[in-house]
Amino acid sequence: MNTPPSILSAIPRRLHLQKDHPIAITRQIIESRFPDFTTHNTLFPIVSVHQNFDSLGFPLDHPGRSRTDTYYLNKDTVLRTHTSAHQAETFAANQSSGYLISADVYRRDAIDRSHYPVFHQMEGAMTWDRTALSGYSTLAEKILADVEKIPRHGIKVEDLNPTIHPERNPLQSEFHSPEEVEAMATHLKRSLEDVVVAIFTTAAQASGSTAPQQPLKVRWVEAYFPFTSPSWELEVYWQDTWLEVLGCGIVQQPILNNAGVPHRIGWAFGLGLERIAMLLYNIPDIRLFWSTDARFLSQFKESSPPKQFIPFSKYPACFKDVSFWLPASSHPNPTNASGGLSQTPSSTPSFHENDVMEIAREVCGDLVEDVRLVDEFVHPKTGRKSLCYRTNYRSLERTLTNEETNGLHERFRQQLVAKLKVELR
Ligand code: FA5
Ligand code: MG
Repeated sequence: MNTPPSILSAIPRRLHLQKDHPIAITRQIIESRFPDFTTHNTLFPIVSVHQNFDSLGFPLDHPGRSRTDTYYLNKDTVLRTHTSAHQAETFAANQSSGYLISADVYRRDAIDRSHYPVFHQMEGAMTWDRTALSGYSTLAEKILADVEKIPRHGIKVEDLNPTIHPERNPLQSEFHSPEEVEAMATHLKRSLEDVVVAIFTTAAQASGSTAPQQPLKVRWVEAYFPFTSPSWELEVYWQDTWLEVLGCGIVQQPILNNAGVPHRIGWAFGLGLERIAMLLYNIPDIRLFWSTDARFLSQFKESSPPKQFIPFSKYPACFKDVSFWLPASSHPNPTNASGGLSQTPSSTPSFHENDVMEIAREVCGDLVEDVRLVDEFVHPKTGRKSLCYRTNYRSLERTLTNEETNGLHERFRQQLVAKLKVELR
């Protein structure tokens, strides 16, 4: 068990179901782009290790399984780290050719304005039945006919890599022809581009300005997931950087075979609802979604078209550093391993930055905006390693007093010593 009370207390919140909450409204806008899909929005977040990892073909040494990345309730039970945990059972239920699952997911991860240990994902999948060609001579032809039903958009999308790459993005040649994969990839990409374009069109209307918007920039990049091949991520240019909004790919056929639907082939995606909502409303900090402040919540209404979020005044930042020596025995790996679930396997170090992040969250709750490594140093004689983390204390709702930030920082320092056995400098 490595799940702290603050995380457990988020379970009943279910922001994706809360009326007039921006996460719920974002979900509804995306759902409206997939009118024929079955939706599942109340699946329980406590799942087995089998559901979250084994059923999806995660290797045993995948870093996503480690206690530094995942909240365990006991050795066989976790808080789901992604909505893909429900893929196998949803394919097995075989209710329709397409489904959407929206849910809260939980991860030990970095602290900054676009990462939070509890967030919301939407999973989507679509499959085609090989035994029902409905008049087409091949399945690839039928899929391409379905592509024509997706609304067209005029956005230029960067997509430089070939669909199939022998090492990085292999075809599942035992199960799929290259034509089928090309057709499914086109259908998948066009469907998701349609979502992003719909969100941005709504966002442009929401801003209400007649000045020309910054043109939408979107690109596809190659990715790796144990449960899809080929795989991609979609990135959107936002606030001067590329923001990853979703991962997707062609479903590993053994997942469908094991689910009792070997005659079906298809695609799946998983997107971050907070990331999309931040684009839609121009919300600057992911912590805001958890706010119960009326100045936040009253700005969103299901029944009227979205309006841009108007920040209530920005309260001052307060930066404080903590420097410490790692225990002599530990093998540090201070770089955050959170590449999400697309990581390739590596060994688990005994010191992990996510532990620092979690202590900051436990002590400060949402009063911490950002924690980052600013210095590291190895003592030339003793070989001991020292790290320095800079914490930005800032409330989204009020100005913090000096006593308050000093008190938070002191408790953060003490907990680092108590929990990680580090020596403060
Ligand atoms: C996944 O979770 C895969 N299950 C997605 C997938 C589904 C791939 C089906 C293929 C088929 P990833 O770890 O990259 O992948 O997370 C997906 C999205 O969740 C990211 O693109 C991002 O938008 C969002 N996300 C990830 N971590 C966080 C976080 N800490 N806070 C907020 N959003 C996050
Ligand atoms: Mg990712």
